[in-house]
Amino acid sequence: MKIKSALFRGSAAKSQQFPEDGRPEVAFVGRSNVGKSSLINCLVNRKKLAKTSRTPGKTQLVNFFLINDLFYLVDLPGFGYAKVPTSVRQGWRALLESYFTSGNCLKGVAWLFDIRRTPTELDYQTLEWLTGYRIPFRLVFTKADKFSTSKAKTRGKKLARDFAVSDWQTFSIIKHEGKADLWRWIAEAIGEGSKKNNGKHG
Ligand SMILES: Nc1nc2c(ncn2[C@@H]2O[C@H](COP(=O)(O)OP(=O)(O)OP(=O)(O)O)[C@@H](O)[C@H]2O)c(=O)[nH]1
Ligand SMILES: [Mg+2]
Repeated sequence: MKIKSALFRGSAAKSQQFPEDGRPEVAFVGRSNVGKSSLINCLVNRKKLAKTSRTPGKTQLVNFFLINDLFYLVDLPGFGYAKVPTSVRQGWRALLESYFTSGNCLKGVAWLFDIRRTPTELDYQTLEWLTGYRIPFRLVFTKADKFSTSKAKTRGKKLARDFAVSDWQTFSIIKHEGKADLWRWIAEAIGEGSKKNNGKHG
């Protein structure tokens, strides 16, 4: 996908603040610190469009980025960070749920999972949740650069098998690995997949 423009279009703390212009949306979900904001920046070739941090819990609102005036990439707040107070955690969950049920133009979800981690109960809940909403999703194993390319593929394959998910890929913001693949999937999800792609990827 050739990026002509990538604009921050606002943060939402409640469903009334979600965009209502009918443009398709692709959202990024996953645990805190998994690399959602970094991945969005990598996809659009911008270092600081989405705010990133070494400290989990950086993204606490639903952030909308308008790409090519055509569709939104949506940075969702991370979950599963033990150190946040229960009330805040419940607030995040409620916000995520309102996003998934708001009847917006959500066309696909990239579910990010840190390739170094072992799945926990919370991750299986996420899977159930995604399946329950019946939104097309792709499992993306982030931080693939932490392993050799072949080790990352083997780990990805095993984790995908554990989750019983067939649509998956690896990604690394350091190696820019997985970008073309993910863009293809996004283009397909928003209905731009069949158009001729004559721009360079990313
Ligand atoms: N080595 C490596 N580090 C990464 C990669 N992607 C993200 N990181 C690092 O992981 C940390 C967290 O990244 P973020 O993009 O802020 O994570 P997030 O999922 O948006 O986190 P929250 O907003 O807290 O939910 C940062 O220090 C990033 O530099 C990757 O592909 N490889
Ligand atoms: Mg973030």
